[in-house]
Amino acid sequence: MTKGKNVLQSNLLSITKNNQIEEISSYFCIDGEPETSGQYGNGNVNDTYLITCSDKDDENVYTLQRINHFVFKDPVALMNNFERVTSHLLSKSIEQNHGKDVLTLIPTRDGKSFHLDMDGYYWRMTKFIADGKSFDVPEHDGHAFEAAKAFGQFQANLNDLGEPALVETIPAFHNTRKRFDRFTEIVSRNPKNRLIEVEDLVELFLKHEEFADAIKRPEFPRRVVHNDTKLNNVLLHQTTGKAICVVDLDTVMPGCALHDFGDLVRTAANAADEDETDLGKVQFLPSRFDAIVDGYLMGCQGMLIEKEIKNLAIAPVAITYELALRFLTDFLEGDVYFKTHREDHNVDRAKSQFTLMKSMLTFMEEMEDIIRTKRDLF
Ligand code: ADP
Ligand code: GN1
Ligand code: MG
Repeated sequence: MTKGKNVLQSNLLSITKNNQIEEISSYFCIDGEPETSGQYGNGNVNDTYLITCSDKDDENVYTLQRINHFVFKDPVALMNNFERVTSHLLSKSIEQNHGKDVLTLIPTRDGKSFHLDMDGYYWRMTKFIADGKSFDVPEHDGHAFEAAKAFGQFQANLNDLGEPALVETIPAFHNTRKRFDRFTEIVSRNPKNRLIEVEDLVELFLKHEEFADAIKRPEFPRRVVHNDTKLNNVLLHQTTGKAICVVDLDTVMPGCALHDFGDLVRTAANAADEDETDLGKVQFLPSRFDAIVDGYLMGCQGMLIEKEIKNLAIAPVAITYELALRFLTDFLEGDVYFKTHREDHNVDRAKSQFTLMKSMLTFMEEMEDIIRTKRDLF
């Protein structure tokens, strides 16, 4: 694992040779000759490739993903979670939607859910959902509504997953207090001597420590939740905009419903991209929030308890603060976790998220009002 860890740090993830990707694809049960045109999607963690296989009659398309084992320390446990979650969702979906709203794993030729290559990398393949599109920012309120309904339904469908509990693929993932403590530790160690570039930002973040304790997971029901509900982790139909399928199941594990709600608001009620550098464009949009509340409450089907509903408005603030801390910590550590595409990318993200959090805070009363109005409608 040590070798893989070094390779995976600092954006050195890409395998550029398409023929290696095609060779790895051939370990999976696919029909025809695999071909790829390179990386796909806007994920910040795994490497995703589109694989097209043509045989004489038709064309089949798949996504091949290399699991980032610097981030996910136990890919085998992760894939066990993945199999359990998808088969549980499928058992529900067959009545409702004939399985079209669930990711379909393609097994390897020896019947496993992943392929382990010679260099210690773990790969998995799913059927590519051709009609689906990932949006980083919604084009209209309808997109926000659809995404929220899909994530709410996702939680409701997994509410009876039962024992044993899913493995925590990243322990303490949404423990904002721990994220804050790690941030202060890295600030004081200053391992890459980058602190000088962001001192003012660090000061601002430290002043808002109160949000590190805004959502304390043990005080809320422990549910099976997605934990990474940013808008581009749900595929919407490219023309109708209707939700098709929730993707990125790597962090589905025991957690708190509020983090899912909050992270969707963070990404779908923002007028700008997560890494927008023109901070004037970064704004919380109450009409998107309204649509998310509608969709989420509808999808959850009455599952939430009073305490969860009461904290829906603060959840986006807490998670946006958490992300700002994570991005700045990663910058100070030398950009080892999130993929970065330019110099200071993590600083741009941190500034943008902090701006969004401040914008959200100016709408707290409006958010509370929306929740009060909507809570009994569903
Ligand atoms: P990451 O962990 O890197 O974010 P994801 O699992 O979210 O990886 O995949 C990256 C992107 O690839 C998604 O945002 C989505 O756009 C696309 N994607 C993933 N799986 C599929 C699929 N089965 N069909 C269509 N698109 C997919
Ligand atoms: C990562 O993998 P992706 O891009 O869907 C991250 C999320 C962050 C997000 C920020 C496992 O999500 O927690 O919110 O980047 N996933 C992991 O863009 O850390
Ligand atoms: Mg993703």
